[in-house]
Amino acid sequence: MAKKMYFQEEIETMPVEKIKALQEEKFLKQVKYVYDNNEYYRNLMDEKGVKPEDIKCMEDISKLPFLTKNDLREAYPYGLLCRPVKDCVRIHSTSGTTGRRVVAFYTQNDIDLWAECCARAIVAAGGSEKDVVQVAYGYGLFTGGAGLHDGSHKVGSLTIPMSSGNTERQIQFMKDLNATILCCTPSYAAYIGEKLHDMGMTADDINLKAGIFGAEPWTEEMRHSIEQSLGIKAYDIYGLTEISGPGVSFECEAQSGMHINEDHFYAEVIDPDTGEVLPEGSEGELVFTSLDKEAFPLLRYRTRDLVVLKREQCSCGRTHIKMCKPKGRSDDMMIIRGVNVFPSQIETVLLKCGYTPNYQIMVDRIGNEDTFDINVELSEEQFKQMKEDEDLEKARKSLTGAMVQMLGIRPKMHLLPPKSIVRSEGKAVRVVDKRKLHD
Ligand code: DLL
Repeated sequence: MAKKMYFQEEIETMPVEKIKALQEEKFLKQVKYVYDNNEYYRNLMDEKGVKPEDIKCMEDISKLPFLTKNDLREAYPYGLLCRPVKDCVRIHSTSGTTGRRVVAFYTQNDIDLWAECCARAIVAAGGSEKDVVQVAYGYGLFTGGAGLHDGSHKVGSLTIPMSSGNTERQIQFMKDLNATILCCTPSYAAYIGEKLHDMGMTADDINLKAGIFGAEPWTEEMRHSIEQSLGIKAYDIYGLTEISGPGVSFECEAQSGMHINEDHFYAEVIDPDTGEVLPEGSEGELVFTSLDKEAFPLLRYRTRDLVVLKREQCSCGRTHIKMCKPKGRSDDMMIIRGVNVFPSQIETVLLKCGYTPNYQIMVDRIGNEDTFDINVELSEEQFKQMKEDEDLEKARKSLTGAMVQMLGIRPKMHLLPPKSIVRSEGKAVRVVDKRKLHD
């Protein structure tokens, strides 16, 4: 059997008891550090009547208040900073479509640890200094580009800092420079695969072996579709700006959940309605506590991502706990005609039924009733095959039936000609919920 590869073997394969002890030691220090260095936290903890001295072990974490995105917005821009600005070397920011942006600050040490997390992900996807890593996540305020870029440097791979967009040039570089690992959002990877075929090439014309895809929810069906079109193994990577960026957790060869970098982040799953901590194996909202951040440490930050945590012996030899693919944010969940609907359920049905991953969900309210429409693009072949109106109608009916089975409610399906839905170069916009505009 080939030797297993890790970026930091000792940490990544550390016995669980040792990881837990390490987490506890760092946690106690981090609590005292934020209390001593940040007024906003001090007030929050004082309001709850907890002092750092009350926190004596990891279990005492339940005494601490939760932190939400609202706290981050309220404290914008410097309110949660635990170091003077002069000690910080960079910021990143969330896209902030609603309300104020969230700005996260980093010291050089924070950047180094974050880069190590991304390096672990690249090595877990089979990367080494012999690889050529094409980073097609956006560069700039978004953490995707910078995170994987720094991680690739740490590994010593040749890094192509493409950023997102200009897809033909993307493919040209990939081919000419023999890129072996592609990093971008899964929706952009799907588009690159489509464009490759449009340019008259197949996976055999490029040298990619792996992809590291994240920043948005994607289904197993989407994974298979990308793996086929690009001829690669596709690995998931998760993270969020508030906690650092990509690399909070990452997938290994087992491709069955993402190992959380437990030496830096402590994960809990809570009931999103009551805040009660749930036992391992239950689905709930993921909550993170950073264990060794300097500039922008967060204690018990509610991510709004719905996941299940499981600690199991993994074939890769890593011991860190795994999280399943997030089902989506709790606020991505739509309630349509009283039924909970996740975009990922719709994606699963579409790909299972042989449709493209190019779709858009539109919800509106007319009078008191929710309207629910799904636009799906046909592939060139499907479009050619379904020339007759009758064929189209038959396909539409059968797809509607499959949706009803999955969702429990009936959407109005629209099958559109190829290339009629705008492609995404970053995070795909899958849902247009006009009800929010009327509220
Ligand atoms: O998306 C960081 C990132 C960049 C992760 C590149 C992976 C790769 P934000 O823009 O702050 O940061 O968005 C964070 O995106 O709370 C999840 O809801 C979602 N998300 C991130 N990764 C995944 C994933 C980056 N692998 C928010 N699967 C998170 C599902 C994901 N959702």
